[in-house]
Amino acid sequence: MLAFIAKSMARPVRLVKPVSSVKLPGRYLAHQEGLPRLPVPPLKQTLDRYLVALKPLVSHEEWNNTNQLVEDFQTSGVGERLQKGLERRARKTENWLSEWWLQTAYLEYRMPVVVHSSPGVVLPKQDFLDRQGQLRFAAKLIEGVLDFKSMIDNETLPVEYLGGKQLCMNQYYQILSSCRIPGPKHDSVVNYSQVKKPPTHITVVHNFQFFELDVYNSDRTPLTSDQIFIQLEKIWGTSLQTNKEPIGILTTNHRNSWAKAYNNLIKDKINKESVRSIQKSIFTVCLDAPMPRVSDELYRSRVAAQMLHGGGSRWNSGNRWFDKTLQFIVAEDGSCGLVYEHAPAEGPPIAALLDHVVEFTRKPELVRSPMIPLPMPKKLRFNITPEVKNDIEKAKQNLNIMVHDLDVKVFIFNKFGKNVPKSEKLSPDAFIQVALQLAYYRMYGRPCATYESASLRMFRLGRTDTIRSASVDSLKFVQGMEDAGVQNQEKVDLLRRAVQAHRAYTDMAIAGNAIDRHLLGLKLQAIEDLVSIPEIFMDTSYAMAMHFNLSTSQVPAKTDCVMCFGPVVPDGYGVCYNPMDEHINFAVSAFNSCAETNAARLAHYLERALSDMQQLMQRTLKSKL
Ligand code: COA
Ligand code: HC5
Repeated sequence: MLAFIAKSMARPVRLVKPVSSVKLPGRYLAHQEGLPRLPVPPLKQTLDRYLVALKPLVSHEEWNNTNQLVEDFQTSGVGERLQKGLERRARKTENWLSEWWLQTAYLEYRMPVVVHSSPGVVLPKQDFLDRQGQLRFAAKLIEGVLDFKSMIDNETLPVEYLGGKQLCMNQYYQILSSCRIPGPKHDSVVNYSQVKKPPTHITVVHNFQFFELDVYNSDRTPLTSDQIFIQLEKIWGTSLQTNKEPIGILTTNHRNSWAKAYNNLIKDKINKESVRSIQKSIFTVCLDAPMPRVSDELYRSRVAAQMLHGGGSRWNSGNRWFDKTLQFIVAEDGSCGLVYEHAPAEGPPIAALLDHVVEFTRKPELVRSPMIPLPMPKKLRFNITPEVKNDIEKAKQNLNIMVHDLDVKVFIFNKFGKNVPKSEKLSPDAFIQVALQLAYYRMYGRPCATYESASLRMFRLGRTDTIRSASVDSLKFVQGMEDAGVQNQEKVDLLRRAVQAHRAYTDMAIAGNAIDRHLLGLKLQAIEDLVSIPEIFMDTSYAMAMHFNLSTSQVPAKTDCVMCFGPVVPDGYGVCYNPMDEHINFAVSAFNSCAETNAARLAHYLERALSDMQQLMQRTLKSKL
């Protein structure tokens, strides 16, 4: 926690302020202080590994050229100077990377947060079919989130582990009572969870209308789900009109356009107060209209898209405030899930919160609460001037283009889960990543730069680094697999070697020794020192290495849910998976505007690759017996 908690407790904490630590009592502070600091890897190690990582991605000629640039970078002293700058930064800050990462990966990124940055989660479909059921479930879910919040506030959340090491818990303090705010050059994030009088309300949206719902009694106890249900009914009853301006659509726009529209919007005092209420609220609950009916086969993919963007301006996209860190979505037909703004936290803390909430919603109601009359939830009013109306119309148009452009395919791989790779003494995550390499190679006849998120939470304020899944070993395997002249036993050996190489890269990454963030740091150090950008960063090899046609991530959860996000390049795929013991939930995304990509096709190749790899191992085992 704690690094972002400012000394003045009266103001919301802006994440854009330089990271500084303050003295706060509690076991988390002791825990956090016990965590190691993110190291700056040795320069030569990163440069050598960079050259190895380029091998499967660029031609011999390009590689030789880059090799020369890397040598110049080292021998000229430029690299050493930047490295010294990074080491100085590492001594002066709690984490040399986290503030830079927050800025460059999120707050300075100008594309809409919708599809391009905010991930979605689909929860198991609930069995209600009407408004009563919807509101009952939403009330229980809210109670569950408040229960989780009390564990954060009381510091009773169990510390998490990865590879036997304790993890940084800071992100749990960033996900509630926080919100992104658009700015003309870069955005910011405000966090109200540590102010003197933290917020006691949530935001509820229904039919594009926003409400402030107080979820605590005057004695600071949270409302029970019975009480919340009654409040939700009141909200429902006062927002039946469907002809309202979808003000929330503004948050779906390109960040520069949204920043301009935002300044317009908050010129009006009432609008400003309403926006402030949303920003301060603990989280948002979106009571959505039912999803359009589709076949069971299509349903899963449609809901995933719905979680990512809301379905367009005619459906539920106006029923959101996409800058809000956490938005739970409960639709009338039983579809539910969440969308979250990525700047403050990674997926795993969100998954932990969801696991808690889903389990909570399954518990039977034990206590009947006394029905003390509660005040009417406050409707948040907006004055729609012609200028604001114009901004909404423009945002609608852009959003609808984005909605049509997103291609999502969700599939459940049912033949096996983590069990099969484990029984072969292989890392399940590495096995899945190697299967992805095989799928892509079969589709395109070449490998591509592939990103997998690796957690850096073993370090204080750690976020992520990149596992580069396209490796020399993965290429040897996929080429061998496609070569009829290669014997099965040799294919199995190549497969095992590729999986082990991936697991070795993972271990290196989570220990802070991967190359991507270090290279980024060297580049940003050059910018900060006002020296010219070194040639290694202007090189085509670098551009190729950073063009991630496959952007992937594993987010494990106990709940049988599907997680998804958009591609990071126009001709790429986003692949998110949740491996369970006996099956794997996948969501593949792509853009329809790109003729070369197709989410369902990659999904199909991925299913085949996973099955083929299993069969190969089984067959070879049998022939050995
Ligand atoms: N033989 C048998 N079992 C093995 C094995 C082997 N060779 N290698 C691993 N396993 C087991 C593990 O012990 C583990 O067991 P569990 O299910 O009982 O926990 C399980 O297989 C999974 O391990 P593995 O598949 O290797 O992956 P991981 O859990 O170590 O995860 C990463 C790998 C990269 C996903 C993880 O290190 C990470 O960084 N996670 C965070 C990613 C993230 O932040 N994503 C979201 C970004 S917003
Ligand atoms: C609920 C699933 C969230 C997964 C989000 C995720 O993996 O984000 C990655 C974060 C990072 O720093 O690697 C980015 N990515 C979506 C582009 C892979």
